Amino acid sequence: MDPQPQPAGDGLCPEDLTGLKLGAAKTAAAGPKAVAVSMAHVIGTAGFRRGLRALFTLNQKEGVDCPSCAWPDPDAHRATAEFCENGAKAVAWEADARKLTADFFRAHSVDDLARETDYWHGQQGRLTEPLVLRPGSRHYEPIGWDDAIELVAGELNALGSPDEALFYTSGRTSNEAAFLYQLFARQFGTNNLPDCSNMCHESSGSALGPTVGIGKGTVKLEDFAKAQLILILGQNPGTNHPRMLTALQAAKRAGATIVAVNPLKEAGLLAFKNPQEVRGWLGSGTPLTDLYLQVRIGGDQALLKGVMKALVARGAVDRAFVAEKTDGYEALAASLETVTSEQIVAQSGIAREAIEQLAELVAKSERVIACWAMGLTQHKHAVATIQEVVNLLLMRGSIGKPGAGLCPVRGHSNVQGDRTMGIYEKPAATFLDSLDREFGFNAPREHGLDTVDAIRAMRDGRAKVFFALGGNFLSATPDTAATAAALANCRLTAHVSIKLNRSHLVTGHTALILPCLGRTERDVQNGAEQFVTTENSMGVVQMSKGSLVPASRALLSEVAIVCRLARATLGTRSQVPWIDFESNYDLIRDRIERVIPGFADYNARARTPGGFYLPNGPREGAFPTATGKARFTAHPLHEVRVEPGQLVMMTVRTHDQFNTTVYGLDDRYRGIKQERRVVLMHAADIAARGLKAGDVVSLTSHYRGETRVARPFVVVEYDIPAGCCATYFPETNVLVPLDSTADGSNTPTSKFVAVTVAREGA
Ligand SMILES: Nc1nc2c(c(=O)[nH]1)N[C@H]1C(S)=C(S)[C@@H](COP(=O)(O)OP(=O)(O)OC[C@H]3O[C@@H](n4cnc5c(=O)[nH]c(N)nc54)[C@H](O)[C@@H]3O)O[C@H]1N2
Ligand SMILES: Nc1nc2c(c(=O)[nH]1)N[C@H]1C(S)=C(S)[C@@H](COP(=O)(O)OP(=O)(O)OC[C@H]3O[C@@H](n4cnc5c(=O)[nH]c(N)nc54)[C@H](O)[C@@H]3O)O[C@H]1N2
Ligand SMILES: [Mo]
Repeated sequence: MDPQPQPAGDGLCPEDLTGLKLGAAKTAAAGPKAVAVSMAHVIGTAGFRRGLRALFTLNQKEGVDCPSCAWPDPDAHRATAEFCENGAKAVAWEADARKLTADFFRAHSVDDLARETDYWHGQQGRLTEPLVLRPGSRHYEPIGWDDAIELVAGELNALGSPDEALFYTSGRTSNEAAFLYQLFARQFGTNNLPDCSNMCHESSGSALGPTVGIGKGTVKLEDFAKAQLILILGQNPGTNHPRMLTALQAAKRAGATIVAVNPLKEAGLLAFKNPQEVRGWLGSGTPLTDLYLQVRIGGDQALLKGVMKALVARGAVDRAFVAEKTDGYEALAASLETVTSEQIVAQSGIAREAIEQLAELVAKSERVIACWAMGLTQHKHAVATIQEVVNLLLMRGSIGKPGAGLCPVRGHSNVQGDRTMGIYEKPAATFLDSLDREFGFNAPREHGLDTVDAIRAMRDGRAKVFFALGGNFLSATPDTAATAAALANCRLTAHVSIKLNRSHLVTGHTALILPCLGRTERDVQNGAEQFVTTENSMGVVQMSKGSLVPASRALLSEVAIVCRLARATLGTRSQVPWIDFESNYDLIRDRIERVIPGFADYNARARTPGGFYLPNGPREGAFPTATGKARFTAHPLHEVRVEPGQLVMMTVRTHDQFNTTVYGLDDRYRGIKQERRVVLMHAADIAARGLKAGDVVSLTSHYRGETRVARPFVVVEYDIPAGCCATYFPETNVLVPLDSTADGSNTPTSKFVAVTVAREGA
């Protein structure tokens, strides 16, 4: 029987306003308030003992790798409290003492649940047993593990082709689970391994691979204290990587200059009150940024070109480095000549003097670090813009020596490790050859589908089974209505999760929720305690070992779920010892070591406190590109503009969320409380539309003649460049067009959406 499409629109975010309270935007991050908020979350949700136990093993050697962001831990000394406010929220959310039982799902239909907010979903507690939503039913009901696994295996084996299956991964998955998951997908016969990275730092990987030879950053944490200049572009570390502020503080004290490039004056970039220090509890904190450039959204490429032109004009190019280590400089220099300063100022929104000031700082620094995150990656011209960052650093010889280099600041705690393990729809032939040799099969060579293409495939009926190892696909992806319709078109949607989320509520013909252990929980297999490993943003692989009693006896580890699914699906088609892998994770690591370079002596080195660094050529000044040299790239200045009357909208995170997980309704540093449905606008743009702050408006996005509408939103007057506005993710994902993606990486342009704003009812 063919799937009956579910009513798609029903699963979208509720559209109720919750009562905005406005305060002043903060001018410093952390301090005592951050500590108080951490404790309130931990004790309130997880309970006193469970909460504190989880918290104090965070990021300790032999403890739990924090499930929040991918910022690294210090190699040497670690503070007793090596965590931040938002790490504490992540742990409290996971260590939640409340539980979801079969009664809960008997009482609430999926339609009832879809009417609740993401915040409410997260407050209902941990999933405790596998659940199934059978065709025609609107209530999830319990199902045994064996039956659940058989159900997925049966649907997979009934497909006309392995390429009709999609295996999604979110970046919290451990190295061990990720390695087995991609092995399973490839033995099953597909490279359809879309992941959250496709929506995140894909543009960084696409930009760095061809230019420096590795799709990762080139700095270590210790480089921060050695840098003379640190550029932070399109990143809000005070909220999303709070422990980075400690590194910035150390850099500052060692004499570094910090430059922020961001349309918003983010508190965490202005000053830091270190809660680990007595002086952090008093006074106004350590000022961080010396030069703050409030660039227009999408104006970074122009700004970077402006700085490079000024460097050339000053003769500040490191000629010796360029000659010895790079190629392509002449083409870049020629391309810079085609751009005028008028274009640069108009497009970046930054005055000429400020660009000169930045160029002056770059010219006098020999050791420059450039950090960036979603403000650069989620744009149509993201890959080109990131390659301009590479150009700038290469001009100054600032890659491959201490205190200098590229620092794409990764998001999810193991998103980088998952990619290292082979979670990639476009795997390298060398990786597949190695996998084939080790496991005696022929992995498919044809590239698979990334996240955006996976949505298209489900929409068009080319993919029929959607399996997710973590994440919240419906809410995280662009074009929510299109994604909802796509998921509803599937025969089966199955999610390995720890809590209820919206992706469980807009489903295929049949749906499964497979509850797994969280990272903070003890993982015992065959009577022996196991640990997993993760790789942070700077290429350090380390162990993570939970110590809490699991939320339910029925939870399986992600590794166990993958092993059982592989056995049930592949049967005698697979010679892989899945049973052994499930019972002893050391055996998985032995195989990873044989397949992936850099993991020699994996089991021993994973057990050394602090873990080990993966090899990184560019960090040592060796560039493993086609020519063996780092490569300059020459891009035209891409025009970024919208039609008259439209604003450029970026979708950002509040201080109270982890992606689609909403911990609370406040965005404390920006002074916005109790309301997520806001649109931050410049005073002139508010006035030009005959609006005033507090008005309730609808937002319409415009893309190639298509429109998408979201409502209601409250207008907030904010310090943001004219012509730009900001809203929160995921409420406005419904406005991001599926087809609007970055050239070269296919990442949705979540930071560049053309919108019009109109008073509700007008
Ligand atoms: N607490 C917490 N931690 C997290 C996350 C979370 O949601 N909560 N998410 C994790 C994940 S997966 C990721 S990827 C990271 C995300 O970390 P960030 O990238 O810091 O997150 P965003 O909120 O998307 O913020 C992007 C920043 O870019 C700026 N920006 C937007 N457009 C532009 C532009 O065109 N140019 C410039 N120069 N700046 C721009 C915005 O003003 C904002 O300050 O954080 C990770 N850590
Ligand atoms: N408009 C807009 N859209 C965006 C972005 C944006 O800036 N703007 N950012 C994009 C980015 S950078 C990213 S990374 C993606 C994120 O996309 P995803 O990674 O898909 O989304 P998350 O919200 O991080 O996933 C949260 C879910 O993961 C599950 N989970 C938590 N811990 C575990 C665990 O240990 N194991 C398992 N199996 N599940 C667990 C929980 O059930 C939770 O509901 O969103 C992207 N979408
Ligand atoms: Mo991300």
